[in-house]
Amino acid sequence: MAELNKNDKTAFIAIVGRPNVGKSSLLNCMLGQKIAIVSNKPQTTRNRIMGVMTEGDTQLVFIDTPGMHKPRTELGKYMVRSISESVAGVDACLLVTEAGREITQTEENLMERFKAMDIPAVLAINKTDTLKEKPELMKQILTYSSKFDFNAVVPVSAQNGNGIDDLKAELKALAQEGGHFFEDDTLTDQPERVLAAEMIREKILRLLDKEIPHGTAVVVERMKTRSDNNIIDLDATIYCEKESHKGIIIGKKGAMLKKIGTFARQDMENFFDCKINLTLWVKVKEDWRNRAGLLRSMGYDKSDFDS
Ligand SMILES: Nc1nc2c(ncn2[C@@H]2O[C@H](COP(=O)(O)OP(=O)(O)OP(=O)(O)O)[C@@H](O)[C@H]2O)c(=O)[nH]1
Ligand SMILES: [Mg+2]
Repeated sequence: MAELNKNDKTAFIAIVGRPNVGKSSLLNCMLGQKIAIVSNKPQTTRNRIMGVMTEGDTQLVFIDTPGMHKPRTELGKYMVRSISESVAGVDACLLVTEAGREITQTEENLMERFKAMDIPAVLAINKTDTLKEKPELMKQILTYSSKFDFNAVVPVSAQNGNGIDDLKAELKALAQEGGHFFEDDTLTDQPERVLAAEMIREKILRLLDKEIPHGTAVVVERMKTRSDNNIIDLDATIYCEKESHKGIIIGKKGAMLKKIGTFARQDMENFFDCKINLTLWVKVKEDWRNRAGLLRSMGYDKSDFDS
């Protein structure tokens, strides 16, 4: 608990919704820093990710979650379970949806859950930059509002920043007195090793067809700052499910692995503000997404798995 200041308020907010609607993009946009990876493939986020924003008296503690989907593997079950765990115990939920899309059963189920748990919620209709017809947006607002009594409905674009200040203001209104939960300069609970591993996974998501990244996990084996403090040596292993995938990840004469490494290193150097000496390995672990022990050793270990 940070130092107590009598006007300080905090709200814990879970960001939920279907895969690929822009939950992580919105989180990054509100924080003004990229802590959650983003890609155009569904199921990019696998873990709960906490992001903290402190402005003036108010602290917003966001919990970004994996997109709600029908799980087909143990990893998928873990992801969906992490959504339920995130929703329990927060002050409010931020339901994110896409402009110009019909309401889905998944979203209706989430709203049912808000009702059952008596959790206030704000709806963010994201990607408004892609919308041509304004009346369509009005219709969408009415549809969602008829299903759940949202505290606010805010059209936004994580891409161009439209509506973000309004969204922040609505979320700040949900904060409760009783001090800040974290130090005011806290940004995330993600350890540096996890942030680095995620930066590598993001490049795999962006550079390869979806079958491969969905079966890929990244583990940072070593992350050590040299004594002169200007270089971090970082060794990471990319786990995939098949020999053929390993070949694709490495690429012709190592070209793909080099590309993944170069882009990841640039991100890391920006984020950690120093030089990174990155070494990447690729290993096959068949069916790791269904093996509880392996999932745990890869960092997906915050809850129990059905073995
Ligand atoms: N045009 C447009 N694209 C957006 C916007 N916000 C996010 N995107 C894109 O939508 C895709 C999904 O974004 P993410 O932030 O990864 O979505 P997510 O909801 O966190 O996805 P999961 O973690 O897979 O559930 C990416 O390609 C983003 O660049 C937006 O406001 N406008
Ligand atoms: Mg995400």
